[in-house]
Amino acid sequence: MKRRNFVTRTALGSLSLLIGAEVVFADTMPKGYRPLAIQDPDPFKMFNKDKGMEVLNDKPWNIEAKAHLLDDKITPNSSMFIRNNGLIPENIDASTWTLTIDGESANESKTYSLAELKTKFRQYTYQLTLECGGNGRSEFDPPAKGNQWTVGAVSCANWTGIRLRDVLEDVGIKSDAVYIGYHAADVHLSRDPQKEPISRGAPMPKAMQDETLIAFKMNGKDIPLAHGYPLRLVAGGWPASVSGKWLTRISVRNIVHDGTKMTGTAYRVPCNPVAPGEKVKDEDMCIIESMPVKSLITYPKTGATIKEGKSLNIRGHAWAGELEVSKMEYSIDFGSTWSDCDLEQPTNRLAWQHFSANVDFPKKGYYEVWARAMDSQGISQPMLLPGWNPKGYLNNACHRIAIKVV
Ligand SMILES: Nc1nc2c(c(=O)[nH]1)N[C@H]1C(S)=C(S)[C@@H](COP(=O)(O)O)O[C@H]1N2
Ligand SMILES: [Mo]
Repeated sequence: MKRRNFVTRTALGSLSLLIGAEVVFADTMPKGYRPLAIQDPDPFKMFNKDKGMEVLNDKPWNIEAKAHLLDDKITPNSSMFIRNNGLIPENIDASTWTLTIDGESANESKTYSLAELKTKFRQYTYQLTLECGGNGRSEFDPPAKGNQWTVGAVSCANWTGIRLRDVLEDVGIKSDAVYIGYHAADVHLSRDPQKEPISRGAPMPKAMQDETLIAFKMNGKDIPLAHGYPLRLVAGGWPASVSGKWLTRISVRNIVHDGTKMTGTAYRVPCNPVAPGEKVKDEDMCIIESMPVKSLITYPKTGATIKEGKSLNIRGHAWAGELEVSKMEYSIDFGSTWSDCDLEQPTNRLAWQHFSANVDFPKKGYYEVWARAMDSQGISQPMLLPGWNPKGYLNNACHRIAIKVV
């Protein structure tokens, strides 16, 4: 918007300055015309996203899905949420891209080309659930600052790459290693090259898991630019902020990684529950690790209408961080009674699980279908809101859809 006003206030002569080249036929350009080169980009075209996605922010780009757009068992790029903390790197050349492993607890600093990573190490494919720690933030009260995600900041695509563990073992890790921290090629909003938009990581046991990948493919193709082309870390089941996009370096640390958004209150919740709105000291905030149990009804779309006497087939996905989902239920009476859904096994650890159920309604009228998952340790989703926290993380309340029987 700002840009548009700026252009109309700009004399034709300085257009070339904005475009970066002389507008040769500037004098024949229709009055008030906005050259294509400086039109606001269409994010749906630019990122190949479904038009039903919601743009929450354009600087940086943050775009979320709607529940019904996540109906596929394997999330396609077209409905995968985008969460950026900075600016997407420009002019990426995969042929010269490298990954460096370094840090106090690495035996040496070693740099690999992309081609080397692909040929030297065995490749694996896993379907992995990536949910933003702030998914569901919009429901908290008092509200938390940040992108107001509703339910659509979650995905479960197939990722192909090499095991982080294999690369770390190739470099050699000292016995005092406690954490890995990633560094990436995206640009801080200030464009200050000294600042990183985000540099998070994970403790060694998570880094060494079979499913923790340095990935170069998503759903069998090059990773889309917005999702980390040409190389990204993927650590399913943990806040997706651990899965660094546009990966250039991994440091093996002898302390808990202290990069941007690892410290202070970022991606942390109170170690002990607090009252809504309560101030929490930094030292009383704990780093989020495995994500809590959660589920999403992806069919039908909320607001659907069905004919009296017909049963409704609902379906969706459920996930539980490092754990499996052991039980899936639905309710049509605001949580008073619950019935079982059919629940499938995950394709692999850390992939979401599909559920379905045939729902019958007693008579005409307005209903809500609520869905509730339970993890393998017997913990269920809260019906409405879980514990309030200052930054609005980990809202794993039951998903609810409205249904009219006519
Ligand atoms: N380099 C880099 N990696 C990043 C981010 C980022 O801004 N820069 N955002 C993180 C956050 S907070 C999330 S939730 C996920 C989102 O992944 P997606 O955009 O591929 O869905 O990427 C993570 N990895
Ligand atoms: Mo995130």
